Amino acid sequence: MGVVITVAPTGPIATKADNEYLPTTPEEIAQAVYESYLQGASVAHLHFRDAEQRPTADLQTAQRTMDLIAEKCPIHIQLSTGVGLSVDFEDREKLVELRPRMATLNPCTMSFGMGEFRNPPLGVRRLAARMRELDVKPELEVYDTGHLDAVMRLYGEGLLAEPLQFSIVLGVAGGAAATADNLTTMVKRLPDNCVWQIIAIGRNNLPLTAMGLALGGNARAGLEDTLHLRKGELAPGNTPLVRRTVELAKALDLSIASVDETEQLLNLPIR
Ligand code: KMH
Ligand code: ZN
Repeated sequence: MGVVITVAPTGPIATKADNEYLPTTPEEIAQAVYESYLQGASVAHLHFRDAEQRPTADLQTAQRTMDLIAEKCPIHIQLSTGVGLSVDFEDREKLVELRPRMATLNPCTMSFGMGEFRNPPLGVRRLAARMRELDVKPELEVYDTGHLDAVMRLYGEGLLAEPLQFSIVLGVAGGAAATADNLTTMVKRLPDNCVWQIIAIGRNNLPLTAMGLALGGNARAGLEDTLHLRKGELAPGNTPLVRRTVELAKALDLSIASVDETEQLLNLPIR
């Protein structure tokens, strides 16, 4: 069985002023996802932007982007319910009504740079329950060890089905730093039989992605997590970042999971 490669083409924060290749319109996002699929990505993690490039949970924008992607390729869609710091939790949670294969579930409120990422306990439980009802698989985003404990509480309350699927997010100012030590600590604390990947934000993206692969995790690539291909060199789009991650996995003698294999590996709901 291969490694699942996820592309995260846009994210909630950067704009075209930071990297001119950042896809922000439905058409640009769909094209970036398609090119990443051709490189080997089997999951697309999506954020959306309005006409001013601000993060949005607008359902029409989301549906249009999903439709454009589906016209081009069979990649699995994972909607971000994180959306962006400026969008209310109550609007963010509505995205799961579109019934994507997967959506993120952020278990805790936290500082996020100089902003605040609001994920209130009752809202998180309501969203987790709704995802179970709609058969939308949660990608559990944990930014620190306490978030792992919070997820296991949700699991204990019957709100999550196995296999649990984690993203270990390191490098957000407000969560654990992107260090090798923090990654191994988090990996050791994961429950048995789970699926996981590292999301390393910023300049340690490459070494920690390599470590994650070497430790048996899946991998994510794209401009959401780093705008640079290497120090001082902006990535000219998502494709080079995805291609490099695929090459990294292959260099470690790992095969790349196809869309069908990914469906099995992640135990994705039937659509
Ligand atoms: N960019 C991540 C660090 C989500 O997609 O659910 C935070 C995030 C969460 O965007
Ligand atoms: Zn995201």
